[in-house]
Amino acid sequence: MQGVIAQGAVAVQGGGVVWVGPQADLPAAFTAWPQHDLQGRLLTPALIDCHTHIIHGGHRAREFELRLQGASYEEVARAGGGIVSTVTATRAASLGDLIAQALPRLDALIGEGVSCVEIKSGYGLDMETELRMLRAARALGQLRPVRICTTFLAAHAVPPEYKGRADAYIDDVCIPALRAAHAEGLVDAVDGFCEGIAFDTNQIGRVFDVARELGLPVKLHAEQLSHMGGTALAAQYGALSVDHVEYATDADAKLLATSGTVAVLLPGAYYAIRETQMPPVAAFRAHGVPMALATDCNPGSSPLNSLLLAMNMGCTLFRLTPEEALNGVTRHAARALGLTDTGTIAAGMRADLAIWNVETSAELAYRFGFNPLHRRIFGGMLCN
Ligand code: DI6
Ligand code: FE
Repeated sequence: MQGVIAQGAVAVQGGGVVWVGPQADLPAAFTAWPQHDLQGRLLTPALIDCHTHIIHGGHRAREFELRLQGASYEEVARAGGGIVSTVTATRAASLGDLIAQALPRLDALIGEGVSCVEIKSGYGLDMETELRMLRAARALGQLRPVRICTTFLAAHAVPPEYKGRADAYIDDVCIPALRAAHAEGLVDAVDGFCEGIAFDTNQIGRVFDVARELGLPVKLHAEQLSHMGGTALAAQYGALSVDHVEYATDADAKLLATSGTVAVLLPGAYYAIRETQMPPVAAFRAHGVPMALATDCNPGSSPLNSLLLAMNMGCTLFRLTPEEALNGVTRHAARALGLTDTGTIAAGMRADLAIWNVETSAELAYRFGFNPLHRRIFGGMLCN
């Protein structure tokens, strides 16, 4: 946060911010413009959820019950549940089904002042369904006043038909699907899951090489359940972000600082799978690694549909300050998506803003289970 302006004013024109500062300093040129009095409410950049899997078929309440009985997230995955069970449900869903099932999730985020949502593929794991997920993501951006960033995540899990043949899956499905999705304009970034239950650094590196060839930025689910070296690999490719990073080290933090990569913290997953290893927040701070926060909204490890709750969890579970939490869902979240025109309130930026019924910005992270949004402004338009 660059700071709070008491009695501030923002001038908006053509969907963008043209001036911001103390109302007393408002240039004469703007004083005759129509004015909207916020009556002392807090105005922030609209929020950005930079890591979600909101497009998927079905749910995993049964897996939740199994984990309550003592099964671990990895055990469920290895027994054929986990991501693969959502793949079955997603393959069975039509484009219309995927859109219809995702809309309430998207609306819940928008209702909390979110203007931009990243959506990953990764529950298709075949050419057709990966493309269908990404088409559904693009369609959502036409159906609601919100910006959607799409991320190709076919390197998410090995599908049952390739069990034990992860390399063949990367070559036969993942890379051809990436090329096809890119040719259709469906890919804003490329992601992978670097983990013992998913792919190793060599396999992810092969996908990243194709991303680089296509001119696409990369990001990575790294060091979520163990230390696999994904963070160092991602840094080597100049990744936009590494996500989860509970098991990242001080040396990893140094690499991220050098590569300018954002660490995306996902406290919903940490909470839901009852992880006990905290991400190295102190090392990220010490080395100046920007930290973002996101919901990771997905049917398995993080059925969390509230970015405000993710902010509270970031503070309560990871000891972020409320200011870091707000930066984590605005400016650093924008950076994790490679966006330079949103996430802060400044002349030249898009007018994506949120108006809150609170007195201080710390209140946004402090309460949980309560939504203090007053109104949202998307591209200069006053909406919900
Ligand atoms: N890590 C996650 O948190 C999601 N994907 C991933 O690689 C979880 C996916 C799931 O459990 O369905
Ligand atoms: Fe995820």
